Amino acid sequence: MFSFFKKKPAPDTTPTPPSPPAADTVAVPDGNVEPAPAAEVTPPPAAAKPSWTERLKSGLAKTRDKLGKQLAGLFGGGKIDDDLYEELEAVLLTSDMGMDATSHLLRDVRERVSLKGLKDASELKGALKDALIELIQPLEQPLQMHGKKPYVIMLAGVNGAGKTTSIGKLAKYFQSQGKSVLLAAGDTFRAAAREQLIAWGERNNVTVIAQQSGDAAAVCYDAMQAAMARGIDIVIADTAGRLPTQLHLMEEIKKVKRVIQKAIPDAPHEVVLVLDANIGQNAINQVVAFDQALGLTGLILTKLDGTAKGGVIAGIAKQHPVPLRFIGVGEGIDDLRPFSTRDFVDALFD
Ligand SMILES: Nc1nc2c(ncn2[C@@H]2O[C@H](COP(=O)(O)OP(=O)(O)OP(=O)(O)O)[C@@H](O)[C@H]2O)c(=O)[nH]1
Ligand SMILES: [Mg+2]
Repeated sequence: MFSFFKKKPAPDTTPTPPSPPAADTVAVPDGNVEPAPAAEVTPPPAAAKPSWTERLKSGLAKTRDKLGKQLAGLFGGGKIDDDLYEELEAVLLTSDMGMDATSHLLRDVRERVSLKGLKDASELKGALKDALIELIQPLEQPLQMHGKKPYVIMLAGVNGAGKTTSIGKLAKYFQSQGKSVLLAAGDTFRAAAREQLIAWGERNNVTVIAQQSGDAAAVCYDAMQAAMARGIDIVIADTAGRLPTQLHLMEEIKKVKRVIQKAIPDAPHEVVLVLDANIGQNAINQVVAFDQALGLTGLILTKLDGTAKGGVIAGIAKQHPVPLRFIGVGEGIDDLRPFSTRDFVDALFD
């Protein structure tokens, strides 16, 4: 179900009874008027099998196969010596951790080895696991809404990173926590992008605020107004894909942020960069550039299932840490979850 402000308002067919509207109508800046029944939703049925832990593990299979197999060779036995450290360095570099994180981890592992008086290569696995956990733990900071209503999440990222798909998954995730969700179709560059978000909205029984024409900032402004009128818990704003080098497009997304702020002064509460794990070390450059332009508060790392470059999380933690809110390990609606260091490292090593 969705609404086009430029068209006549769509009837609300949400399955639960509407709560009393905060206002009967919502005036939008261009003079259009949207009736504002509440978009309360029924929580979806319980998550499908297999479990998240199993999906995470199978999603990380490529990274684990590459990293794990090589490490298994190293940890097989024998003495801990300089040759072994050199081999370990090469293995870590091939999993896209990058030079900084690799050097950091090696130093940390050496310290742990000498502190504990470890001698045998088979004991190195535990030391590496502990060092990795300590490095990436600071990225594990689940979203906190702090009672904000609506809590506004704005997504940014390059083309095809997985923004729109992640919004669909997030809508389902938040609904399963009993929250009401509204989506803003802020990718006004492609008609197909709007249709894609509307399809996600229909699948999740969530209202999508869209316009057939108009700019992204106007759509997001409308969405903020609608969310406030309807007493929605969470608004998620989609945006068009862009490269940080496309300066006019970076100006456009800064404007989207400013206009959201105009509607709700402390919003957006969360500015998320969506990253495709396949790009490996390039992810760090994107984090730096988008952070500079927008002031990122969080990251979503998608497509970990399609790549052996999962080590990039260590690179981000070392070079430009921004909280990793969610990771995606597949195209299914349940394939996105909050990032857990322990689960991630366990899935990588075990
Ligand atoms: N395997 C896998 N595919 C994913 C994941 N997340 C997204 N995808 C796929 O990636 C493709 C692009 O996803 P979109 O959500 O359209 O990406 P986007 O960032 O919105 O793209 P633009 O709107 O063009 O900028 C789709 O085919 C998704 O199904 C994931 O975690 N794993
Ligand atoms: Mg998109």
